[in-house]
Amino acid sequence: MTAQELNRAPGRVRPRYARLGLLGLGMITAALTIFAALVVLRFPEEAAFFLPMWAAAVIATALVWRFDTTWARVVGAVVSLALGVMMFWIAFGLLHPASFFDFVPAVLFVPGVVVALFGNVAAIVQRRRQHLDTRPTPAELRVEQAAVVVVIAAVAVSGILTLLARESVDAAEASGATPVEMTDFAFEPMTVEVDGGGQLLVHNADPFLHDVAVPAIGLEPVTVGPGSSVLVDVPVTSGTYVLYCTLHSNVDNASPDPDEQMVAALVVR
Ligand SMILES: [Cu+2]
Repeated sequence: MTAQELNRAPGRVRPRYARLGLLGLGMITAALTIFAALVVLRFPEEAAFFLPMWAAAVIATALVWRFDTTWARVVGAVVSLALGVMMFWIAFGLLHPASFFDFVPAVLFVPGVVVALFGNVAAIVQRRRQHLDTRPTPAELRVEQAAVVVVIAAVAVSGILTLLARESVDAAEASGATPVEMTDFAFEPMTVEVDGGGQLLVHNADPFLHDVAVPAIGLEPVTVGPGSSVLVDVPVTSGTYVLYCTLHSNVDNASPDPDEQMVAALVVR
């Protein structure tokens, strides 16, 4: 039997590097499937950006799964690298385990890109050197299984933390506060008017973490988890200021544009 026939033989484990290449692509596809589902359900205006990325991941995974050939692995490696570069920002979700839809794609995507690149490239190199990509040892399979268990545990813990971290404000506390909604990565209204010494009732309607900050008047970022509401005290400093989410804006570098950045005007009376 040739190496290819051996690797394809029914009931056998795929060889080590080919297997890692496929596992990594599967993790990338799982991460992007979460985004694809959110896009379809909540953010259809983002479909033109996300759905082609998701389709590329699905197609590359299917090719590497089906074809035990160098060209399929080249496609797998190139698609992994391209997605890793274009969607590097997903990695920031690792900082927010208490926000399920920020953290879970990241915990799948980041190791997925590393493992997919390594596995596919190593499988190509082995084939070119006429080496046989041998099946993993039982010890390697145990390490792989342990890694999969760690990722599944991280997903479960993130789900629990997200539910526990949900904050709400009861109606009596919120009376008199000015409501501000964070939805579709924007503030609503775009101009928030409040009395100095008053409060903002900030609600995050998105499935992702946001925060709210007005550094000009000493309001440091206040985190607002997915589905959460928080009260923010406004100091007595009348004027008009930029209120923004530090996670989805960079107001220091350019004049803040509400179409590009998650900003609003705060008018303190
Ligand atoms: Cu935000």
